[in-house]
Amino acid sequence: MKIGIVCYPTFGGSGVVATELGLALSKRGHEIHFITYSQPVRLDLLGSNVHYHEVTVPEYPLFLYQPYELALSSKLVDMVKLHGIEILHVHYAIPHAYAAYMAREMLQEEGIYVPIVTTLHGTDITLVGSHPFYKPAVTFSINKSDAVTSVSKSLKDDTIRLFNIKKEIDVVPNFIDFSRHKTHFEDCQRWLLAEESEKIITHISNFRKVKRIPDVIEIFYNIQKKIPAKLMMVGEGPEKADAERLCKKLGIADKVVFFGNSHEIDKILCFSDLFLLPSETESFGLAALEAMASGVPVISSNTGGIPEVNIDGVSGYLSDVHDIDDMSKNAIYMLSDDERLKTFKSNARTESAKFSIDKVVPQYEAIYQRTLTTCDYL
Ligand code: GMT
Repeated sequence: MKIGIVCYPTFGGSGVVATELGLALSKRGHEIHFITYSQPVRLDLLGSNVHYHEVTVPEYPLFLYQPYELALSSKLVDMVKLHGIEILHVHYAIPHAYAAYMAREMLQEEGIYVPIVTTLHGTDITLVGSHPFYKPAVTFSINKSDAVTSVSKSLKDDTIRLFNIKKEIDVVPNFIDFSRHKTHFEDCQRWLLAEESEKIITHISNFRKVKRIPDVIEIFYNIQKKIPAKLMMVGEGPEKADAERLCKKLGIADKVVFFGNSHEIDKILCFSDLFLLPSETESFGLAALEAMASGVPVISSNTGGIPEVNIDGVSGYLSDVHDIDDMSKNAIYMLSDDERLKTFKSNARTESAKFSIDKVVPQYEAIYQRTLTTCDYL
């Protein structure tokens, strides 16, 4: 199949999922066309089956806001016609599902029908999409998609609760491509960051309010009072500066490393002992799954889709959102006994295998096939 993939090309989870999916589909013989405003961060492999088309928005002084959706929908029309793309798979509803709908309408005028598969990722539904500013357009474009998928059962339930949805939603979970996710390094250079006796705790996110960054710092503050440890904070975002200030205030700045965005997530995870994800809400928690795949157990909040990934008492522990004491207690319990920690690490790896990409890609292929054979136009 010739598949057009639209996503946010940045470090966010939805862009990572879209990119890894596109690469896996290309390995299975499909022709993949990424259509985004810059090359996706994990797209390191441009081969004969993988193409990247940049969406540019010409600046015009009359516009206070440059019309990205318009540029994207025109680009989609052009690329579908030029490359014979058969399906558009858009990740994150805003504004991608809306732009794809416009493109499909324009193409239909010319006798071309391209079905749209929309994958809902989380904040496009729970935070941004349900805002009254966007809700009518998001509802409309979800209902007009030929197929809709969500990355967890929890996100499907949220979508049905928050929107008037008339389409069936297929749950297709996020995944790990174990062939690309490195778990073994000859020398992961742990010694550069911590003493042999110190445990390494890691948090990876886009440092937005929803991630509850101050909780990460406070949990670590409690841990290091009992167990020698270092905290690795990976990512960039609006909460980062305050987080650095909080570390100074608590007198732990020398125990916390702020990395910024990194292309070496696998390497950082390879020397981590514990992953913290105390988010307010999380439709899935791809960062937690990536940690588990590297054998890193997870201390997380019990919210959204996280309990579908992190199994309480097995791959880590779940606590109520903002229950810093419970999260700290569980972390200290795991870290204080090496044998126990080893068991949690091994469990985390085993649980992550349930989300192997090999189980997930065929689900998307079946959905593509279904939209091609059942779309209204045929
Ligand atoms: O984590 C973020 O805020 C980024 C966001 C995105 O769309 O890139 O992540 C969402 O999609 C990920 C991939 O499906 C999920 O793993 C994250 O849980 C979800 N984030 C939230 O729901 C807050």
